[in-house]
Amino acid sequence: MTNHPEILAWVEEITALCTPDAVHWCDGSDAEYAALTSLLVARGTFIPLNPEKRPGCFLARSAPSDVARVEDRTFICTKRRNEAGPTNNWMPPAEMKARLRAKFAGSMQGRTLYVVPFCMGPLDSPLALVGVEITDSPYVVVSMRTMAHMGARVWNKLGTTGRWLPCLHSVGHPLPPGTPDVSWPCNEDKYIVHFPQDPAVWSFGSGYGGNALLGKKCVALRLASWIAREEAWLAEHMLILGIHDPDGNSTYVAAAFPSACGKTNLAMLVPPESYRKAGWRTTLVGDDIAWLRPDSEGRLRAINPETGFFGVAPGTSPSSNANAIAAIARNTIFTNVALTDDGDVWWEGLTDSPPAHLTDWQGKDWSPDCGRPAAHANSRFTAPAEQCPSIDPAWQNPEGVPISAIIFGGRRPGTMPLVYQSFNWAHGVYIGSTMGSETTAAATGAIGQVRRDPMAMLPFCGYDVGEYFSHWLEMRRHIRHLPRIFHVNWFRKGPDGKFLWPGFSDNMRVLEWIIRRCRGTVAGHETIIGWTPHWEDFNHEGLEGFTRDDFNKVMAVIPAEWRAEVLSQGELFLKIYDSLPKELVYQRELLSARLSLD
Ligand code: OXD
Ligand code: MN
Repeated sequence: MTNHPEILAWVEEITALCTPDAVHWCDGSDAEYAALTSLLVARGTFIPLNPEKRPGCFLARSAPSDVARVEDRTFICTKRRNEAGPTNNWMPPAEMKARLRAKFAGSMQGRTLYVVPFCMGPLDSPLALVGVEITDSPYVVVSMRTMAHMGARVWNKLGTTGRWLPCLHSVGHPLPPGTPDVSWPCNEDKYIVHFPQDPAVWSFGSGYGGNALLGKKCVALRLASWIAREEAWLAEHMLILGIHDPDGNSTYVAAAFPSACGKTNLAMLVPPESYRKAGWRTTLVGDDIAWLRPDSEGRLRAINPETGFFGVAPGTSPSSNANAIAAIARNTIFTNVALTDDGDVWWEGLTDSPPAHLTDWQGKDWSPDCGRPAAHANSRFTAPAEQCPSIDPAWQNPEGVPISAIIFGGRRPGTMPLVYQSFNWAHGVYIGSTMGSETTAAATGAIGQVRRDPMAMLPFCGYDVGEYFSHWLEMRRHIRHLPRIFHVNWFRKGPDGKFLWPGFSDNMRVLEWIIRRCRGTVAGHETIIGWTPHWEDFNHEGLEGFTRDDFNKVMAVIPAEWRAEVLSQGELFLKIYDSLPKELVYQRELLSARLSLD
């Protein structure tokens, strides 16, 4: 419990509004976790998994209508519409609060209100931010304990005057007397609302992931990006990876990718055998979010504000991500995956061939020929980061780790070479601002359409995206040792539709070139789009059958493709024109000029 007067007053106010049956102040203890998981089992929300196969693990099945983040129900409520910008949903704060107060009124009837103190970032870090989440979902409480520092230690850190962010959450499913509960309560009407000028989060109607675990996307990205602009740092949708060479040099990189581009796999990369034999290692600091701040010497340092993974299960396997498989062996909450007959979990891609019988994510009988996926495509594991075998010993360092390179990437079947380096910081910001992933014919019916996702922050930027680009450009003045900026693309395809690059472990080869560029130990080849590697400098030892010709194909810069690329970027720039920094317009002009001379 706390003596912080503002928090006591807020909990009293919300209790009066939401009318729960009881209030529970969370202490984050093992006993509390055990009691809440037992309660979730008793209610049918959790199925305990076989303790011999998955000790300390549970399976939850959500309502079919509550399976993912709801971007169309996510709002940034600033005083003026232009502060939220053209890429965010907006409503005036007073109007939204009035609407939500009516929703929250009585919403916790028949339930317990949990007060969850959490700290994003190491408890003793100057970069850490404290929040207090009020929720009526015990599933959220136990998940928050994995995803953030949670409990009594956070009250101690706050004292009676510390800064904190109020985060209000209800599944929006009150239980009038005599009403039976359901195993996954939620409400059809969902609101994920941010008031960055308070700052506060109000989330109603969903119990799933980023909608409900408010420390993650809501605080650590949307509110934090607003705070970061005011305080001259960056809150980014980036993994943080350490690369350690055989000579004992350690280099850290931060990398932003839109969803479904293998971010968790890269964060947990296992180097190819030839590298491991030579003494190379990689370590993980974070798999989803990075807070980057210049230190007193002007070096950019990064912390991972989270303490757990909320990773997508399908596609995760011993060959695609052995470290993730080890991390989820115990103490993990699985949501919407399939259940095996012997009490273990399964999802598409976990094994080469599926088991003969499963219970699918909705609790129905499943067999390989039934025509339905067994696990939901967005099914997840929630696991403690410290269980990952490649966790970096410095991952909880309060000062963070020094960042030498920033990497942007997307899923681009064409145009984008395997890797290129920007000419300078402003050019790198332009590359990040225009990044995107190409849609597939299956999803949209249109091949080759690029969905722009600037810095992978489109759904997560808590203010006007043009102002966000200006902030990135201005950060150059605060950083003396500027990280080098790169763009990578693991997904380029040849005319036969086959990938030109093997990806996964072999991405280490690209990372080696990147860190050697940062150290100034390798030359680059100047092209119209930036610096690219020479074949002679690209480590292809042990990469059977990958020839110089293959390298040229995956690295090719094809002017006709780039002309189409520059034209297609115009659509994004037009949409955000009002606040688009002129430097980015000029960068696009410069690229056009280089293209016309080619
Ligand atoms: C995401 C996630 O949606 O990390 O980006 O869950
Ligand atoms: Mn993410």
